[in-house]
Amino acid sequence: MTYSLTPDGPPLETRLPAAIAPESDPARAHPHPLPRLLLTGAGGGLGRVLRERLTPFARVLRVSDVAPLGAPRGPHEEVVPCDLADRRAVDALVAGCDAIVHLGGVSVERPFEEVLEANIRGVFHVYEAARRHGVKRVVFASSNHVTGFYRQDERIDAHAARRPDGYYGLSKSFGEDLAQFYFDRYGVETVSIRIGSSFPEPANRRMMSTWLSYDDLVQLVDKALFTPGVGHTVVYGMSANRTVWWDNHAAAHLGFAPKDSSEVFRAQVESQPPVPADDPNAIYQGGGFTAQGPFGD
Ligand code: NAI
Ligand code: 15L
Repeated sequence: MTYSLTPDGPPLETRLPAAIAPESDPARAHPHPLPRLLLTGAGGGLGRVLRERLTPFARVLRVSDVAPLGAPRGPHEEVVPCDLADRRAVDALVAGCDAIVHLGGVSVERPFEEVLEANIRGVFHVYEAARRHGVKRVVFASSNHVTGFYRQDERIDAHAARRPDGYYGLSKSFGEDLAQFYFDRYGVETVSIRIGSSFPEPANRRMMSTWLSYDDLVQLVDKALFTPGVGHTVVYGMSANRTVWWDNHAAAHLGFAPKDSSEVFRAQVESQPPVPADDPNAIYQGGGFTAQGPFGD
C-alpha cells in the first residue's frame, strides 16, 4: 500500500473554485464551504445524519440515492436519484460537483453479484466521473471489514496487509485501490475512512472497540474534505474508545481528534449475556462478518 502526502500540483484550495464567504446564517457557517458537494447514499443511516450535518460544508449539497431519501429537498439541496451501477447516470450525477462524500452502496455482506453492481462497479463509476469532471477530492466510506480477519488481540495500522472478511470487505479494499490509482494517475485526492461501527450507541461488546459517534464522524469527514495535500490517506473511523485495535498514526496529518468514547455505554453493553469465546464476534475484528456465506450453494 502506498501513500503520498505531497501530491503534484498546487494545494487543494487553489485547485478548487474560490472559497465562498460563509453565509450570514451562523448555523451554515463553515470557514471553507465548497460550492457544490455531492453526498451519495444520502438515504441510508449515515447518509441521513450527514445530509443534515454537512449542510454548512457547501453552498449546495447534492444528495443522491437509489432509494427514497426520507426527507424533502432542503433549501440548499439538489436531489438527484441515481443507481450507482449506471455509469452514464453517475457521470451526470457528478457533473458540476467540487467534492464527493461517497457513502452509497451495499453496506453489509451480500452475494457477490449484489456487491459487484453497487460497490465495485459503483465506486469505479464515481471515480471515472470524478476524473472526467475535474473533481479533486473524494471521501470514501471504506470499512473496518477491509481488515476484518485480524484478531481482536492484534493492533494494526493503515499499512498492515489487508485481510478482507467477505465480498463486502473485498469491495471496500478495491475502492481503496481505486482511490490510490486515481490519485497516482489523475491527481484525484481521497481520504478512505475505514469506518468502525457508526451508530447512535455501541450495540454490543465488539462495538466498544469499533464505535464511532456521529459527532466524531462529522469531524472526520470535515478533516477528510478540507485538509490540504492528503494524496490517498487511509484512516480508521473510531471514537476515543478505551480499548482499540487500530492505530491512526499514518493519518496524523488529518488532525482527527475524536471527542467521544464508548466507555459511557460500558455498563449497558456489559449487561448483555457474554459472547462465547469461540464466537467470531469475540475473536475477529470483523466479528460476525467473518462467518457469513457461502451464498447460493
Ligand atoms: P446504509 O445501508 O444505511 O446506506 C447505504 C445507502 O446506499 C442506502 O441508502 C442505499 O439505498 C444506497 N445504495 C445501495 N445500493 C445503491 C446503488 N446501487 N445506487 C445508489 N445507492 C445505493 O449504510 P450506512 O450505515 O449508512 O453506511 C454508509 C456507508 O458507510 C456505506 O458505504 C457503508 O459500507 C459504510 N460503512 C458504514 C458503517 C457503519 O457503521 N454505519 C461501518 C463501515 C462502513
Ligand atoms: C460495516 O461496514 C457496516 O456497514 C455496518 O453496518 C456495521 O456492520 C459495521 O461495519 C461494523 O463492523 O460494526
